[in-house]
Amino acid sequence: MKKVLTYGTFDLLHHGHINLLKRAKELGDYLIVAVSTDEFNQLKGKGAYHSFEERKIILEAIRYVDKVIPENSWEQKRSDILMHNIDIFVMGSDWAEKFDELEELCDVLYLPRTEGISTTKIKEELILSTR
Ligand code: C2G
Repeated sequence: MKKVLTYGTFDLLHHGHINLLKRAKELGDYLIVAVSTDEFNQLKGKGAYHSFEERKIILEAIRYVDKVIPENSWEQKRSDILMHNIDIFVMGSDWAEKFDELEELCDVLYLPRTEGISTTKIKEELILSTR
């Protein structure tokens, strides 16, 4: 069984996230998503609208996702890959080259981002629409 792992906040879920998760699942048989906790989001300087628990429930409902685990730190990726016997680590292309050191442990792939959509864009356009 080929196991795939990816990380993210996945706030205000949109088709860019779904495209990423769909393609990630197509790379193997089992997809684990490590979703950033609220505390880790603060470290990332990212405020999420939905709490960790809410984002976890939403991700678990996606047909491409087999398991959701918490992302508490930048450093946990190596141990996650070893603990879950990961074959492929995948991220969107905005992270290109950032995690190449993990190639010692598994395949590392960066998939093209879906253009024209982001959680930030959604927030900005919602604010403008209420003015
Ligand atoms: N993504 C995408 N296309 C978009 C928006 C996002 O392919 N239009 C991808 C990102 O590249 C990422 C995933 O969807 O691989 C989740 O995006 P975010 O929730 O923004 O995650 P991020 O803040 O990049 O957190 O340790 C890694 C971090 O936790 C990644």
